[in-house]
Amino acid sequence: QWDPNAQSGRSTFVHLFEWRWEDIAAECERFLGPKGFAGIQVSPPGENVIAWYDSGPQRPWWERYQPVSYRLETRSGSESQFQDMVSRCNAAGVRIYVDAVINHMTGWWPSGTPATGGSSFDAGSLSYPDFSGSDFNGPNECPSASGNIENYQNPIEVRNCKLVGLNDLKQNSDYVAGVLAGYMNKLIDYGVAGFRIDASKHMWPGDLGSIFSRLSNLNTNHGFPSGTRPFIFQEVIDLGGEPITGSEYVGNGRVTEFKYGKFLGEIFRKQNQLQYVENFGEGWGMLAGGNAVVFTDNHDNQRGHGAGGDMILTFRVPRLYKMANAFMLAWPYGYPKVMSSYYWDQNWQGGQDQNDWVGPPHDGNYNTLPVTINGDGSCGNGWICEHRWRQITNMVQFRNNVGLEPVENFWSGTAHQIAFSRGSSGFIAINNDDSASIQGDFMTGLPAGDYCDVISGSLENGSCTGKVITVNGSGMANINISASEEDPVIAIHTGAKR
Ligand code: ARE
Ligand code: CA
Repeated sequence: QWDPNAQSGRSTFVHLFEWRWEDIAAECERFLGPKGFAGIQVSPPGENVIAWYDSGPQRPWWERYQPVSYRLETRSGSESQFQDMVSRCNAAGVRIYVDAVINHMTGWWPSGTPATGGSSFDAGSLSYPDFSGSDFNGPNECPSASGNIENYQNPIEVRNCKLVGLNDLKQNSDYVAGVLAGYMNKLIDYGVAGFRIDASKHMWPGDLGSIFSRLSNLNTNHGFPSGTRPFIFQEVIDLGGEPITGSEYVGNGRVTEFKYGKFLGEIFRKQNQLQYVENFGEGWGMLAGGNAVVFTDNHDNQRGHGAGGDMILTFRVPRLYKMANAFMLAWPYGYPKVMSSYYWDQNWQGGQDQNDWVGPPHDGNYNTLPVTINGDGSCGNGWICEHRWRQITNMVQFRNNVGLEPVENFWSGTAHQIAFSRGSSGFIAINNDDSASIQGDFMTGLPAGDYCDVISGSLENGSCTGKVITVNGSGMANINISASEEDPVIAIHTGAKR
């Protein structure tokens, strides 16, 4: 289904990429709950191959996309730690969405290759704890010569052949569908509120629909109303140019709208113009907002996997990144996801980062390091924690506060300057011009008063730590943003009034 099952008044989720369950539980209680986040996409919790090449990737992040079984044992933690996390996050008002890898099992590995939960498997003979030979697509189903997906223009190949060599499950088998739904139902029983369906393009929409119809309602012991269906968002990369489209999947639930982050990258990198966003959304050829999950970047395209290319904005270009996230969170389209990353050193050769595989921060035994919190609220141990950047956290609260109020008073100055209000609850101005200031009196739509700009600071104990914007009795305010500001954005809302 399309409803994120968020607690009322919460409207944004965060991807805590490769975080440990213990750290996520703590983050729900100390930060995400109190700050108003709606939910979390967690890394795949099921047992995966331990990927290791003596001279090549060692424990890469992508090993978690090669399932061996559905035992809940990974480097993020154990089954009991997973359960504890879900309970504590639900109690803090924050939902858990599981990244469900159900298109495939592992790629080829020599028999005897270990897995994170201690299970044995033999990829070459299609032998896994839950599946064997005929549970997988083979030459009868897959038309390509190699057995791999070679041609994205052929939907049968895309659905029935191996994605980058990964053993491809037969979702139209009653047995396979039963095992997959069983895994998801166990997670629902533990209090999970929804799923990201990995590699959905590589499964038939009808097969997915019948798996989803086998899912239980959410667990009422975790505070969900009876009869609540799990939230579904399907990973389909559709930038146009292929026969398979995102729209084929909207009947099952939401779909990842990859055009969104690519467009934002182009806009803020000035390959397009900010002034044109007045109809950003369906008007730009994207899915209906109610069917879309949107993000500036994800764990793939922030490192050159997946789609979007070099236009994608990430934490490495923080000024543009904060602007793009501010726009995303102020703009009423889709269910937004904030990316939360870890740092790795890039090694560019021939236009490709040779370190695009590097896994999360770890100790000498490849145990993932805990997320530590510094005195200023930022994270240590190599965790970037974009969701804790003041400009981003405060815009999550802006979005919660403005709710469904419409865009009004849309204004554009030069090609790269805009301002708009959200009904009578919020107002934002963004100046991405190289030299021109934004300067003048603007209709904010807000009631008279002094407001804290939530980009340069916050409302704390009744005063503003950053700029103060005064709105007069007719809703006008003087707005001043020079092109050289550290963050050339001003955002005010009725939830942060002095
Ligand atoms: C790894 C190695 C491979 C090796 C394989 C098997 O990198 O060299 O052959 O293992 O041993 C992730 C990584 C992959 C990794 C895989 C398994 O990105 O590199 O392979 O895990 O460990 C397509 C799919 C889309 C997919 C992207 C990455 O359509 O679904 O590729 N995204 C999801 C996840 C990924 C994950 C997987 C799926 C697999 O988000 O993190 O892969 O579970 C065009 C097309 C897109 C296509 C894109 C890239 O844009 O339109 O459909 O995306 O090109 O090919
Ligand atoms: Ca498939």
